[in-house]
Parts: sequence; structure tokens; C-alpha cells
Amino acid sequence: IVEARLHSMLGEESVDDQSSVTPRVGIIMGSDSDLPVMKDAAGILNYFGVPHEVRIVSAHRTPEMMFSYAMSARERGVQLIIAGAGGAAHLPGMVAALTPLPVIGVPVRASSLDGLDSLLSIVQMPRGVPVATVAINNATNAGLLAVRMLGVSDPDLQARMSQYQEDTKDGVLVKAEKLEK
Ligand code: RP5
Repeated sequence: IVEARLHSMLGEESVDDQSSVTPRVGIIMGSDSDLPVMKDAAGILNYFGVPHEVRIVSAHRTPEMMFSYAMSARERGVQLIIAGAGGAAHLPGMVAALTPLPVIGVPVRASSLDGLDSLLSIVQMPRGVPVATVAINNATNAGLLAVRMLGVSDPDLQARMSQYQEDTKDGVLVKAEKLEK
């Protein structure tokens, strides 16, 4: 059921096309209920043509799977992990503790406390175990940050990011011009 939901929310192609390519980014989340938020990270990576994988990995409900995912990601060729979770959101921090890869955390707004619980669970990491935390529900920024990080050693990708920034600026200028008329 989860697999089917992943396919339908991410688009058949985005899952199937990735399967033969080594994923550079792992997008993981604590529950399939995080997918409506986390799909935005996949959308950005699709836009920039960055191979990625999407997995449901729970720190609390499937701790062994979380452990083996985090321990094997680097040797499988994954370069960066985006981890989203809500509530007692331990997934990003636990994964950061188990891998030398950079981890970007996405606090997902759960049913109570407006996501502040998720944000604090992810951002308040102890010294020595960093998680780059984006705003609540902002998986788009997690995807963009991942592209920027990979772009440091990938000039083509970095050039696409510069273009994206130009396009974003142009979009704002067009709207501003329309308002002035
Ligand atoms: C966390 O608990 C998940 O990341 C999710 O945001 C939250 C609620 O999970 P479900 O009860 O919806 O599966 O582990």
C-alpha cells in the first residue's frame, strides 16, 4: 500500500526512472503520512535531474531498518540524506548519528502543537551531530539545499541552480511590474 502511495504521489516515472541509477540523495520519512510534505523535495530533485530514492523509515516503528539504511547509504553511493518526520521527530538526528553524510531535516507539522514539536526535535541537536534543519513543512527548501550542496562539486548542477535563482528573480520582477500597472 505504501509503495502504491509513493508511486501515485511522486508519479510513476519519478520512481521507476530512478531504479537503475545510483541515487545521489536519499529522501526518507517517518511515515507515509509525511509524503504530502516530503514529495516537494522529490519534486525539486526531479526538476534538477538529481537521482534520488524515497523510503519510509521510522526511527520508532522500524528502528532496525533505520539503522541499516543509515549505515549502508554511503557505501551504496548516496551523497546526502533528506529526512522528514513529525512529532517526536527523532529520525533526522538518529540518522545523522549513524552516517558521515550530510543530513537535512524537515520538520513535518503533525496533528498537534503546529509543528513546533517537530522543529525543536530536529533542530536542537547536541554539539557534534549536525542536522541542517529547514522550516516547518518546507521540503522544497530541503531539495534546494541538497542541490546547492551537491553543486559545490558539480559545476553543471551549480549552473542550473544559478539559472533557477535568475528565474525566481525574474518571476518576482514580473509580478512587481504587473502590480505597478
Ligand atoms: C512520525 O510520526 C512521522 O514522521 C509522522 O510525522 C508522525 C505521525 O505518523 P503517523 O501516525 O501518521 O504514521 O513518526
